[in-house]
Amino acid sequence: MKFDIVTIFPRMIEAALAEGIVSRGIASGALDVEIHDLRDHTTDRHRSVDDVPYGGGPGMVMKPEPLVRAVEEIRNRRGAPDAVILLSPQGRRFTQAEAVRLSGLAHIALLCGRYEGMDDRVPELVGAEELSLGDFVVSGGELPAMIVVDAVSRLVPGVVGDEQSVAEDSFARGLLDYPHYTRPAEFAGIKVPDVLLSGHHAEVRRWRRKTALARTLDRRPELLERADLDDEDRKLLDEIVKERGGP
Ligand code: 9WO
Repeated sequence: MKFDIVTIFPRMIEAALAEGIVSRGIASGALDVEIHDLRDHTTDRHRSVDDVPYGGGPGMVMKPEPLVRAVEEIRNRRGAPDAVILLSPQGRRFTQAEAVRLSGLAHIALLCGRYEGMDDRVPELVGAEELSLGDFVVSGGELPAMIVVDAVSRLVPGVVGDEQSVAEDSFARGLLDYPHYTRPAEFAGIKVPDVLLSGHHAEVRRWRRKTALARTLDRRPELLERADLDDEDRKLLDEIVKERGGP
């Protein structure tokens, strides 16, 4: 998987890529990530990437020319990306299903906005799709871009050592995760659930599946409508409801 990331803060992205699974994916060759400093695509002496907004108002707007030139250079030198993604609060919501879709592509370019945003002609000119990580506004698109890179990279074969754990990841099935514990077996008067110490692997699997369903029911019930539940899941959900005195 090839990523190209366009930003005015390349060192911020470098730092985020220097640790963790993405850096290991780069080292193993499973990932090929190139960071592009937007200022390298300017033509004026001051390497300007922003300008005052037409119509007045606060702040500055990112100029269209450097962004369009940056994507053109990526196309010419690294090939046409399968997706050009602009991170913004007005984009389509980024979900695990989106991460799965993107992980099936070979080449993704991400454009990180700053200031008040980009000139509105850019998304159309570069064929960008807009992705949002949530209904909030941060100071730039870099951190959202790194979340997308991490979530997608985890799904690329060869990046995460234990591919099974990724596939079994509760969220991969549309559910919240089950509780995790490690030593000591009792801490601050709180004991680890006995089933996890029992050595009965089938019982442990069942307990994890049931607690993931119970947590999802309690905290994000709307996820249950979209989750790919099987008969075992439905049986466990019935059990949970009955145990709670439901119908
Ligand atoms: C901000 C914005 C707010 C309301 C409607 C549209 C918007 N677009 C942008 C935008 O692109 N902002 C740029 C990137 C510049 C300012 C900081 N940026 C940003 C991206 N803040 N928050 C995000 C973001 C990206 C993805 N998911 C959530 C927030």
